[in-house]
Amino acid sequence: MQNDLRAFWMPFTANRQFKASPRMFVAADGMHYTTADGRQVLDGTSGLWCCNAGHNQPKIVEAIRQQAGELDYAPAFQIGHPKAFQLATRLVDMAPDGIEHAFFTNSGSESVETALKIAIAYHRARGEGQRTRLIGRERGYHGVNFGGISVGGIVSNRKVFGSLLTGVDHLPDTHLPELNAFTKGQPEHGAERADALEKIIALHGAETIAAVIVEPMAGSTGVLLPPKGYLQRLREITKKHGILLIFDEVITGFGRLGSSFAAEHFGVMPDLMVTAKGLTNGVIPMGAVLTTAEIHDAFMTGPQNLIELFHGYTYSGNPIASAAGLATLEVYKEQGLFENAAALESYWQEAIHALRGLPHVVDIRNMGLIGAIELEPIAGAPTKRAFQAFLDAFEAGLLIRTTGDIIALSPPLIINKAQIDELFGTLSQILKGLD
Ligand code: PXG
Ligand code: PLP
Repeated sequence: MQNDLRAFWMPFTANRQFKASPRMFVAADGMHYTTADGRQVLDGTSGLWCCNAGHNQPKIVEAIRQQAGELDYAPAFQIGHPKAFQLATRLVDMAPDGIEHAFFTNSGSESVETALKIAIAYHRARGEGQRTRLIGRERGYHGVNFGGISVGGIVSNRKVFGSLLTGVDHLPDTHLPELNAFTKGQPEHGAERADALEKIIALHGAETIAAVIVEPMAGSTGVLLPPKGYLQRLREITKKHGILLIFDEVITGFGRLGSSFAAEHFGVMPDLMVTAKGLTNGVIPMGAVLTTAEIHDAFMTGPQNLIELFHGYTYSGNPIASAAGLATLEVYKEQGLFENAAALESYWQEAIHALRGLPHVVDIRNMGLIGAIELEPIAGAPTKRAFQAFLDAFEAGLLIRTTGDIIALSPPLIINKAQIDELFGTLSQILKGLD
């Protein structure tokens, strides 16, 4: 039967271009996808930054199979099942000291909404109900729901969607290519960009601000690394003014930087952490918001029979997602995948920076097993050059991701040196052939 492509309105996709020349995956295993025409494609992006343990991981597949046959679904409100509790405990154990509770969601976007709501409600529970403002950052990505796009700073994700949340302000981004281009690892310049927070606080009054939300490393807008000292400064300023600090670790969590979480990697402890993606290896939708005891306990007052937080999803802590999450965390540990990412960091770094000097390359950035190659846009046709690189790579058997004119790379943490060589070998051929 001819596959009819009309009905499916695809997310974040050039629908007409796609449907004129579709790209379909029909299978996956380990580091590779298989296309509908039978070609192998090396996964340079862990799907969408989520399949950190590689594809069709046998232990995860088996855990899902078993759980589906044992307990398919249990009501999420006022009823429990053991695996959600086990997973919450495992998450809290692997998170930095001080994180003691997990609230389950089904995506990064839902985790963001949950964290923002908890932040506002927390202040109210403590008698500071006037703290409702939220501060995000330019070029930040916090998913696509209304709270997330309000604090987010990607113009095209915001501008056609009306007035958004009120009471939101934005820090400047930390991308300073004129000072930091081609830096290996964390850039030297830009920590002072955190001082803009003091100005925002002076403008609105600290007593009106609930939380600051940032990605410790901004992934979606093209791998923007935090300058040395920047996150520390944000932490000092927020603490001084009684403002919560939320790290959106949807991409940086679960090994991407060679450690469990960016909070641990950078030695900066937020009040809330937003996670998703790698939590279940991307196999079953799931997210989690991780919090301190101080935040959780502020809600645990009043009569015992009353609901403390009026928030949650039909699928919060879904049994099959919980089973997938437990198996995923076991695989990360058994296979030492975070350690593998850390061990490969310098090899990865040298391999990506070897592309310096190729046509149109204006910056290269890296950390852990993540990297970006920024291209000079074609005059009058921004994004066209990078999108062409994406199409050429797909044809050449390599999956990359592009945002604007930036190529972003984030392979599964099971990658080896030969596959890193293959990835950058293919990519350098493609860059040489671009208009
Ligand atoms: N926060 C951050 C930091 C993210 O990176 C989300 C929230 C939203 O998660 P969900 O699960 O609702 O998509 C994300 C997601 C890309 C790309 O290639 C990035 C994301 C999703 C899809 C594509 O830039 N990040
Ligand atoms: N819309 C309607 C009509 C519902 O009944 C529900 C949940 O019961 C929702 C939306 C929310 O769905 P979810 O809990 O999956 O986010």
